[in-house]
Amino acid sequence: MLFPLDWTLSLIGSVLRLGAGGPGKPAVTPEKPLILYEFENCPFCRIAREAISVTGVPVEVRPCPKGGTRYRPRAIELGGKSMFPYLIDPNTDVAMYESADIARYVRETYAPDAKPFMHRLGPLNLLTSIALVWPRLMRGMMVRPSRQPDQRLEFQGAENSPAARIIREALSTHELAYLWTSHTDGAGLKLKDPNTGETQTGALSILTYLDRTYCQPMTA
Ligand SMILES: N[C@@H](CCC(=O)N[C@@H](CS)C(=O)NCC(=O)O)C(=O)O
Repeated sequence: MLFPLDWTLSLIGSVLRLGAGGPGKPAVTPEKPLILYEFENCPFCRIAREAISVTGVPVEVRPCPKGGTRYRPRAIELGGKSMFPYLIDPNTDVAMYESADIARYVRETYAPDAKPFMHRLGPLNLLTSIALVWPRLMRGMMVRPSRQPDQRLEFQGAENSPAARIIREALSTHELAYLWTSHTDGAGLKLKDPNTGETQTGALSILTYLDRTYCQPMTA
């Protein structure tokens, strides 16, 4: 899809969510990044990610799209059932399912004042998160082949950024794990790849880099 159209559809999503999931900085910085098993366009995972985004805690995202074989089986083994999102906090030895519990946990543990307005709206919160699956055409939900990097990538960009959403969909569908921080320190979207030493900034450069480095010729 043409990027401007894609971006516009993603922007509609961010508006629908009333901008939930902006960048934040944690009041308490965790020693180790949290670990989140999830996939893009799962409405429950979105709620968990929005909460994480506003707290600003670093999280290692391990994408588990449907049909995925890289992280999904391990998530099911660890938690005991096939349900996403699933959060592990190695700092406190806490592990949990349930998007609402995850949102509450990260807020109470790392940034007590951070709560997106949308998350205060009861059933509307989940309903609009479900509604957003359609303008995004369910992208990020189903696995597509890719080369597996030896080391996880690093990505900076808030949950509510329309362009960051498109990048996360690519990372999710291709099962590319990444250390995610929502705040960009004003530098815009950034992808660092410790495997190649490359840093890419800006949505189109990042998407092109991911495609060329990890997705071709498998998606050709
Ligand atoms: N009550 C849970 C519901 C989570 C849920 O149903 N997630 C779906 C994905 S949107 C799921 O895990 N489906 C099973 C699967 O993908 O294997 C929550 O709020 O986190």
